[in-house]
Amino acid sequence: MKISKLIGKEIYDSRGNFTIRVRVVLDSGVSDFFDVPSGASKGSHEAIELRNTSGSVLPAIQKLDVIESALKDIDLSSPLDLDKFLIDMDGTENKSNLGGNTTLGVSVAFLKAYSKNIGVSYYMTINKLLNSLLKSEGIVVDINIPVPMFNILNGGQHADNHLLLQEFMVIPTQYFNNASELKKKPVSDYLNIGATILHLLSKRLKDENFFYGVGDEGGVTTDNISDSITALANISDAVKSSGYKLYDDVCFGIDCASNYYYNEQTKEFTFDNAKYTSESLLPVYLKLLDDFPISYIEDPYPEESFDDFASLVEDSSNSTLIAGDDLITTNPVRLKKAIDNASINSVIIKPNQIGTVMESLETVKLSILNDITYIPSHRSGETLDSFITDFAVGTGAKLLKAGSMQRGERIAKYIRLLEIEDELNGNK
Ligand code: 2PG
Ligand code: MG
Repeated sequence: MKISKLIGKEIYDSRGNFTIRVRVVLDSGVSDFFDVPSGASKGSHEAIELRNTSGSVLPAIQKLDVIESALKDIDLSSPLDLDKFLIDMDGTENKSNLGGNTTLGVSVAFLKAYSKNIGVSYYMTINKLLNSLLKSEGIVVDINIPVPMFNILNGGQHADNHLLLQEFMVIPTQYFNNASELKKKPVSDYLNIGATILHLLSKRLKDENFFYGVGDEGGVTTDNISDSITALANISDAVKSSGYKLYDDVCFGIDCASNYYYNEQTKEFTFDNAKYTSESLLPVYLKLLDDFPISYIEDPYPEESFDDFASLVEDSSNSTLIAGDDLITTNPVRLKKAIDNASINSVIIKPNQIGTVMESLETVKLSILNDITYIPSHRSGETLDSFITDFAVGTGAKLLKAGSMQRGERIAKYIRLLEIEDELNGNK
């Protein structure tokens, strides 16, 4: 299979910022495209996005011509061949030459066109590629419908309010109750949990006459809540009024994105309106985990704090997922370091942090080999593209982080989950 054309287009993401759409045209005439997402709370080890000073992605679009000529006449038997080519051609550790937005656009668009050309769903191609990487280990991963983690209240970089903690999530407890024997539910049951609790929380805030708005990932944002305990208490009340049971049906997740409440100079954290060192913050987190049904905590410490993460893993219950996002940036080298330090038991997978599908799959592979729960994730600046859902299903992920049950670019990911479920059940 050969690529005959790469076409770039500057489009907008869900925040109204520029992003790139890459279309790949194959020599068979089949084509497909990918709209690249973009983060706000980024780790400094993420792949570099090519943009000019006014945010335009024209520099990334220009690189497509260079890649297209370099690829001329090269026969690609698998999407992995293309990704190896892109990695070599870029030649840097952070894709600063070609741009991570450029390489991911080409990588995913080709995987989609390749799948279309041979008549299989995107998630099936992902599954096949992952299993080819795992073959030497004698491991086969099955496709799986993941449990969604619904963002419900936004703070930090995703909302213009005084809540420094970035994300509060509600998660159907299927995964956490019994990880080895998943009690599956139809996707519509999961979505109903997310939508019902979101609506009840919104109503609660409106009834209290709180300022109310919608954050970047579709969660509620309010200026009247500035600490995590009040936030979690309000979410608990919304759950109680829903008829779903805390712990039994629903648990919580938080993404601290603590890079943004840590001061590198003073080495202090400003958390819930008080100042802490990394040592004094640990019991505060442990109490929060004890007082509320929190099963998941992401980036509780900044991106270089491998040892502080390890202390939290050590002191918290085994069933709590301690996840690295900015800490790992979907990079297998950083994941290896975290595994060696016992820093995490869960990792966020964002393909645009590393710049190709193949490297994202390498990080998934390393997670599987070390019993780390991997969670494919959207970005706060999203598009209507739902490839991340196919990626999650194809990698057999147990959880998927794709935002709230409002805002079209978030809902697109969940609708794709319904479509895949139908396809797997043999329904049209
Ligand atoms: C995160 C993400 C997605 P962003 O921190 O996990 O929720 O946000 O895309 O801004 O990095
Ligand atoms: Mg995060």
